[in-house]
Amino acid sequence: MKTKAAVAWKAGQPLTIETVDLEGPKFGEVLVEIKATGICHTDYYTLSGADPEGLFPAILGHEGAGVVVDVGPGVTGLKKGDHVIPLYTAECRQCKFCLSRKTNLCQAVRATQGKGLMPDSSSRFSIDGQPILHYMGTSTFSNYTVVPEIALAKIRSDAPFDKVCYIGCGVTTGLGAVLFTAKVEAGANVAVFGLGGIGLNVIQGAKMVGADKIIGVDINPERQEMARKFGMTHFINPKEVDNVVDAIVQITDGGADYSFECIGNTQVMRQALECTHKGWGQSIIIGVAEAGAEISTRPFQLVTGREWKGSAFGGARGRTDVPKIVDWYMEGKINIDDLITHHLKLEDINKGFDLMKSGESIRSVVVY
Ligand code: NAD
Ligand code: DAO
Ligand code: ZN
Repeated sequence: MKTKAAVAWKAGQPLTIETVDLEGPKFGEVLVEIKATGICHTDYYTLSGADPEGLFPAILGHEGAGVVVDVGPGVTGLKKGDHVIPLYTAECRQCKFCLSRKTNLCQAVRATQGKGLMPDSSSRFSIDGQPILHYMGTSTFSNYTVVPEIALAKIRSDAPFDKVCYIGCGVTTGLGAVLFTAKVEAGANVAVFGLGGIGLNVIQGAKMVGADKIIGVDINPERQEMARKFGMTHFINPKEVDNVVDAIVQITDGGADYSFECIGNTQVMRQALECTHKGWGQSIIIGVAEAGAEISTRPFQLVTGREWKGSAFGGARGRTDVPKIVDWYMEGKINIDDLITHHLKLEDINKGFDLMKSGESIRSVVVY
């Protein structure tokens, strides 16, 4: 079949809208009509050329929601008409990683996904016979895409696509880092560095579990109003204080119980660790730093009880946890609507990257 898609031909170049050939689903795969997709910082990171694993030409996009149109042989858990969210972190429930119960980093399709291919090592997308690569196993910047069954969360059919697509990355990454990775408890003091599409969801998660002080740190003062709406109790603009770490230690009487780095800046990662409480502070790295970057601190920070952790997709097991998060949204337990600041047509997708870079948008969503 043919599908309309935004194609990334080369790093650093705008996406172009193309009519792409799409092969039907093979064994264990599902054809999905994408109804809406968010534009995440990570799509920009890959498009910019900063991602060493970025491959071209490719169809980017990993924050979508849509409807099953067809299933390949061997698919047993999904059928035509089911509503789904594609998962860049699959959940096979059979690999060593899934069975460990210690991580959400399922490895079942990791090797081929990292090469921009489906599990049989080929691409379903092409233009005039030239293969176009998949991206993160999802390629939601295409109106139709093929995804392995184990990388699709089945969701309720009354959830609006243009809102719940954000659960495919940003919402789950932020909420999950609080709930699944850090397991923040009621009454804890939390510091959140970076109040963008991820950090605001960390704030919403911290409020949800009953955190006491929720301190937001951002160089963009315009993020303050939205962050307060989501539960932030204190705001620090690093440009307005002598020392961010000292400021947080003062507000929290010794340091935050948990901190979250939601920027991808290694200097800030150090601050995020060092502002946590001696003896038990945990700092969770969510931001993706530039290729080759390294983090550092004095080892005594760890000797004296602070812990550094990372979180991918919020530690969520996609097929299990994503449908629950959709329910939370539908039950009014979490706010997604206010974070979606712009709706765009696929033809205007490059504007979504501009809005992100200028700091004007929290999330732009493309509606097909
Ligand atoms: P964003 O651009 O929407 O937000 C980043 C925020 O950080 C902005 O508000 C910006 O003003 C602020 N900021 C920038 N430099 C700062 C500094 N030095 N001090 C304080 N604030 C600063 O980005 P986002 O979509 O929220 O993504 C954040 C990071 O998370 C990115 O690196 C992204 O690639 C990563 N990410 C990680 C995962 C994961 O699973 N670990 C998932 C999605 C995104
Ligand atoms: O299993 O080796 C692996 C990698 C899994 C991918 C996790 C990606 C998390 C961070 C990237 C941001 C995604 C939007
Ligand atoms: Zn697995």
